[in-house]
Formats: sequence, C-alpha cells, structure tokens
Amino acid sequence: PPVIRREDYRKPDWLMPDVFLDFALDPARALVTGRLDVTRNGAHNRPLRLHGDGLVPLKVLIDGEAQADAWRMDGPDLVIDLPGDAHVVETQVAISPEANSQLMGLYASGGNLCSQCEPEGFRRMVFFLDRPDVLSRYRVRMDADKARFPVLLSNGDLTGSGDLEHGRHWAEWTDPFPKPSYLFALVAANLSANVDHFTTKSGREVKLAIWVVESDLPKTGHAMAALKASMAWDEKVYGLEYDLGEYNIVAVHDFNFGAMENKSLNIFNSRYILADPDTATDIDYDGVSGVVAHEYFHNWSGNRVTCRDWFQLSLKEGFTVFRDQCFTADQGSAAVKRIEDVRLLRAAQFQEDAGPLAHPIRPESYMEVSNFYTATVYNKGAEVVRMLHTMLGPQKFRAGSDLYFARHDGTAATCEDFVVAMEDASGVDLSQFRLWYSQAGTPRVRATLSHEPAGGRALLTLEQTVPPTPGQPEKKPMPLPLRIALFGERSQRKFEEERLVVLDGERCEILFEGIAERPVLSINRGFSAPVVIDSDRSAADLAFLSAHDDDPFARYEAMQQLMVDTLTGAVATGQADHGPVIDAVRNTLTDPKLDASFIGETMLLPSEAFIGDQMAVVDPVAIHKAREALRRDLGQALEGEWRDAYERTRANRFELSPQAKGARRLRSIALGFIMASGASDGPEIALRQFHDADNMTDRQGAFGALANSMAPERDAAIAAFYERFRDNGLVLDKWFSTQAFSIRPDTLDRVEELSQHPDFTLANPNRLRSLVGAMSGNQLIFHDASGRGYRFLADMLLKVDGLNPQTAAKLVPPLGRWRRFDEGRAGLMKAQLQRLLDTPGLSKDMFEQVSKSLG
Ligand code: B3K
Ligand code: ZN
Repeated sequence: PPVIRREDYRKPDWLMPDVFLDFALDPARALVTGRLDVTRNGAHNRPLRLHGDGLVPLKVLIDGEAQADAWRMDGPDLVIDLPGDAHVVETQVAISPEANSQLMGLYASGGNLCSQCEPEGFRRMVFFLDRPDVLSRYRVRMDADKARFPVLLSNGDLTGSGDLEHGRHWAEWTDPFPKPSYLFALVAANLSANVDHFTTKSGREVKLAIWVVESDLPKTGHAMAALKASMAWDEKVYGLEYDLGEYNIVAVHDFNFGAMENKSLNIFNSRYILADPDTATDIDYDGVSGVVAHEYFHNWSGNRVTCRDWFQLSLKEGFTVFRDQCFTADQGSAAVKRIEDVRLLRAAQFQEDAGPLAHPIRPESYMEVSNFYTATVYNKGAEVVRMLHTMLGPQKFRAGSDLYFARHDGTAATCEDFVVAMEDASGVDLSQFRLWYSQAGTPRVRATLSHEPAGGRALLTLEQTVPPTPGQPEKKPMPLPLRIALFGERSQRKFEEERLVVLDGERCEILFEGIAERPVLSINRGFSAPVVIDSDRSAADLAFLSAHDDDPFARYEAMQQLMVDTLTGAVATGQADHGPVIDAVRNTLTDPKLDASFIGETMLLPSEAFIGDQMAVVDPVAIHKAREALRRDLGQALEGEWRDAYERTRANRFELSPQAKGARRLRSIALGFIMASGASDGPEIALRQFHDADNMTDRQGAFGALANSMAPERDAAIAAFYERFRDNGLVLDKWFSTQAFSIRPDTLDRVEELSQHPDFTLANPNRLRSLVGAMSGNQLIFHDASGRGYRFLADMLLKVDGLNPQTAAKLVPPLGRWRRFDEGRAGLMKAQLQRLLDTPGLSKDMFEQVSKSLG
C-alpha cells in the first residue's frame, strides 16, 4: 500500500461549500444521492477527484446533465473533468448497511442504522471530497420505514419531516456550521430518549437527548449528568459555550472504539453510556463520564476548530484528552485521577514508544490512518498540552487557548497553529518545545543528588537522553519541565517551595542552599513531564517519600518505585527482601489522614507488563513468581490490617460518592491480599461478597479474585455470573474478560473453549476485545513458552481481518514486542507475524501493523 507523507500535504483543488445528501434507507439496500456545489480552489486545470471506497456510480450528473465522457473511475475514486470554476455534481450509489461488517460508513447494529465516518468512512457511503480540510454546510434528507425506524437523526437542526406512502416517513436536517465529512452522522432507529435541558451562560436553551432501547432508559442518568456537568465546566474553565439547539447522543452495541464526536449527534459504544449499580462497576461509571465529556469537549477542540489533515490528529485528540482529564480531576479526586492517567500512559504509551510502532504525536507518514489513533497521539498528546499548561501557568495557557479558538474558529488547523497561538498569547518562546511534536521516544532523566553538610548545600545533577526510535536514530534534547522538591530526612519537612526546573539541555546542575540535614529528592512531582526518571534513591528514601511527601502523586510514585525496585531485584537475583515494601504498605494502609481511594491506588502492585518494561529481556514466568511472592508476603504479613480494611470499608447500601467508591476499591484490593495470603477462608469470603453484593463493583471485585483461584468456589461464581447476566452483552463482556485475565495455569484452555462459546462472536468489537484483547494483555498467559497464546491471537486476527480490519489491526501490537523476549519466545512471535504477513489478501490496516512489527 502507498505511504502518505505529512510533507506532501497540498491544499484541496476543489472546495465544496454546500452539499445536499439524500438517503433512501433500507438495511439491505440504501440509495444515497449526493449533490455537491463544487468550486475550483486556485488557478489550476486539474479535474475533480471524489473519493470512493467500494462504490459503483449509478448516476453522475454535471450541472444536471449526464455527460458520460466527462467522468471516469480511477481505482476507487470518481474523477470528473469540469470546465468552469463552479459546478453542481450529483452522484448516486447503492450501499448495503446490513452487509457492512467493518462498522465504517453506514452500518446496522441491533436492527438500527448508524454511521461512522472518522477517519475515512464517509467515502463508503457516497462519492465525496473526504478530507478534513474541506468544510461544507450540509442539508440531509432521509426516508425510511416508519415502523422499523421511527427515529431519523442527523447533524444540526430538524428542518422538515413528514409521512410518505407505503408506511415510510422522511426527515430533513440542516447543520449551519461548516464541517468536514468525518463529522457527519446519520441514525435511523427504533430508540427512546432520555430528554433533558441545559441553558448556556448566554441563555441558549439546549435540548439534550440520549437515545437507547427503551428498556435501557434507566441506565442513562449518569451519562446525562456528565453531559450537563461538561457543558458547565467548559463554560467556566475555557469560556466555551454550546452552539446549537440540540445535542443528541445515540448508543449502539457494535462500535469499533469508544465514541464519536459528530457535530450535535454523537454516536457511542453503549458501554460508555449505560450504567446502573447492578451492571456497571465504578470504573465503568468513570468511563461513561470521561467519554461523554471528551466527546462534548470536541465540539470546540475538534469541530469548531478541526484538523487540516490526519497528521494533525493530536491537535484535537491530545488537547481534548487533556481537557477531559482536567474535567474529571475537578469532579473528584485530582490525585487519584492523575495516578490513573499516568498508569495508563505507562502501560499503553511508554510501551508503544519503546517498540517498533513508535511514532511522534504528529506522525510523519502512514499507510492507514486508522492505525494512528494511538496512545501516543491521544495520551502522550495530552501530556504535551499539559506541559504547556505547566510551563505557561493557567492564565497564559488560557490566553493561548482563547487566541487559538478565536483565530481558527471555522477552519482546519495544524499543531503548529496551536503552538503559535500559545506562543503569541504568552510571549514564551516555544521553538525547542516543538520537538515534542516531532520526536518519538520516552526521554530518560538521570538524577543524582549530592549533599555537602558543612556548607549546607545540595547539588542536583540532571542528565537527559532520548532513545532512538524507528526512523529517528539521533535525538535532540527536549525541554522537560520537572517539578522538584527536597525533604529533610530527619525533620520530615520540605526545604523551600517546590521548584519548576526545565531541563532543556543534555545536562544541568541545580544548587540548593540552606540544606542542613540529609535531603531526600522528590522529582517529577505530579508527573510534570512524561519521562522515565532514573535515580539512585534507596529503599529507605522511597519509603520515606511514600509516607511524607506532600504531593500525593509523588507518594504514590515512591511506593511504586519501591515495589518495582524490589521486584526487578528479585527477578535478577532470585532473592527478595520484602521488608521495606511491607513496612511502607503498612504505613499507608493505616494512615488515618489518607482517603480509601488513594490508599487503594497506592497498594496496587505494578503490573507484570510494567515490571517487564524495566528489564532488558522480559522473563514472564520469573516476573509472575516474584510478584505473586510479594503479594503473598504482603497478604500474610499484614493479614490483620487487610481484614481490618475489609471490614472498615463494608457499606450498608450502594452510593456513588467518591468516599463510597474509594471504600469499594480498597475493599476489593484487600480481598485480593487476603486471598493471596492463602488464608483458608479467603475463597469463602470472596464468594460471600460475590453473592451479597448490591452492585457490580463488589461483585466483579470478588469475581476477579475467584477467577484466579483454584478453589471450587470459582466454578460456582462463573456459573452464577453467567446465569444472572447472560442477556446483558456489556456484562457478559466482563464474564469473558475476567476469565481471560486469570492467572490460573489452565487459562489458555479456557480461552480456547470460550472462543467456541455460543455467546462469543467476532462481529462485535467489544466481545472480541473482551476475550482476545484480554488474553493478549495477560502477560503470563499470552507469553506461554509453547507459543499457544501467540498462535491463538494470530488465528483470531486472520478471521477478524476479513470482517473488520480496523479492529483486527488494533490487536497486533502485543506480538510486536518480540525484541524484548528470549530467543525462543521471540522466534515464536515472529513466526506468527510472518504467518500473518504471508496471508494473501491481508488488509492494509493489518499489513502496516504487521510489517512494521516485524521491523
Ligand atoms: N474521534 C473519535 C475517534 C475516531 C477513531 C477512528 N478510528 C473518538 C474520539 O477520539 O473522541
Ligand atoms: Zn477524541
């Protein structure tokens, strides 16, 4: 497949200020007509090239006339010679939504019809200028069978509707805001709405509607509350108001990712809308509010100002993730939110940055843009915006964002435009900062602190390196904003105020004066820069910080580092001293000043994958053993404390307050440690929690603990869970994934068996990920030395690629980590990648991921 390069960007040859679309809808065969007002953009004589993907023109009219010699197909595209500077081009095609298994373009889900266009799905519905820098005003008419599809929605405002013959009806929607095709949406459905209202700060009345199947209406309250809170937050924090009379959200069960921010008609994966205590965990509730907020915030960062081309994707995604992170932080515990975001960054993005698929947040090239909706573009992109916020401070940052929106409203912008706006509004020179957009790889900082007691001085030396990544062997030093403080070991007090040090060269030295006692270094507080810190802090220093740092993130971080050092030491030497971790965990667990959710986060052991990331050659079995040994020792040494925490966090009834959520979190973590201790009543306590729970968080917490256990209670829980929730797809996904995440030695047998289960299907992305994605994220099981895990994944990928290449390609990266493993495993992983690559007819999505992974 051809490689598309950022440097080859050219402005569009033709523009299309107004478009009219007509959809005569039927699940088997829909007729789609597009009438496009096209205008020549600049002086040139190039033809009009309309993108298509699998379309056959039934009709092509130029200014109302069929001119057969004026147009031709060129591959998937329709090329038309146009003599003048402005013409009306009308085309018609037939498509089959119910045969669309890719879930891109117009497709059927649960008997309803819906569209997904970003990035290039629009061209699967009608010939079009399907690129984000072509903005048009849309008028959309659709008709459909009224009994089957009583609800007809598109972007903007409803400008007409009525009944037709043969039981059909029609609706017309007009969107006054020019938009690129990727933000178009259409829904024809039999759904009911939870309707509410929001009044904007300037007094605009907005009707809010969340559309779901009628029986799911009681599960939409949390999403609606999140939507209203997001609207208010964006007014308060960014001064940004909603701009239309309606905001519709439609939930569907078959969706390739989380949700889509189509102008005034968001379409969501139902897992990010539906929540009630019986079926959703607290994590699911947070997922709903985070994604609802994210899509809402796109109305400005993405829709009002969109992207010039797909290389600029992080312009909207990085910024919008940063905005949703800050929203969530403001709604609850900012410290816990930061910890969760950093955990995700390290798990997904640091791994990506260290492997064959590493790319800058603004990539230079791609074969298939769908492969670039990555943790790097999203989550590292958000960290880059966060660093601007940290370096500029909140006022200048806000001035920068005001200027950005004012300058670029109604246009398609670039990452560079964003940086220039920040620069112009703040007066801060960001020339070196731009490296964050062009260089891939996670910088490493070596921090060395020396103390001279006689002079009362401490000297901190910082050195940075940026590792090579594919296509970028040499790197320049980046500006790294590091929040730093020193604490007195004896006095337990912080010396002076925290400093913000921007390390912008390869090395710098920072002098601290008035340091009379031995200092302990607290660095990258709040995770102010997305880097890895190498410091030689002792276990004692880390334990000290975990107990005394006044930055909660830094306390968490110190505990994590202590655990990681202990575990990597155990893997390397076969010897482990668990004492310091046990003492530090006891201190935190019994600290009455800390809230339960923070304690819970801090007690979580680093994942097996993260421990592996610290090692030159990953040994999954040794890592697993070391980690389980630490879990067991922590369980046994603190058994009384865990039981105490378990009892202390018992609730009489379900509440969704931050306190209650924290208590549930800690309770299931405590249960895990009680089970790990080997206490004979562990499985029984878990099964009791499983049955007595009045909410999914407690039930799932117990189910997860039991799924790892060899006790007979495990089979009882699996059967009971299935019986209770067999009709709820989203909960059934948990049933699959919990078993696929199990550390039991028979997990691969069970996964293979589950792939034959009548409720397993490759057609639903959530279900696919709940089994196949979960298994490949289970480090011990996936990396079984026999290679069975690799083979199972490849078998599944081959089946899914023919149906849904976009979702298949997203599951490739675990195989691409072969360089980090021993020769035996690496060989087996490569063999599966090669097997995929040798398969005739592989999609370009898969080809790109697999060929790059082989390297
Ligand atoms: N913008 C969409 C993502 C589209 C992904 C296409 N492969 C959702 C979001 O980021 O909000
Ligand atoms: Zn987004």
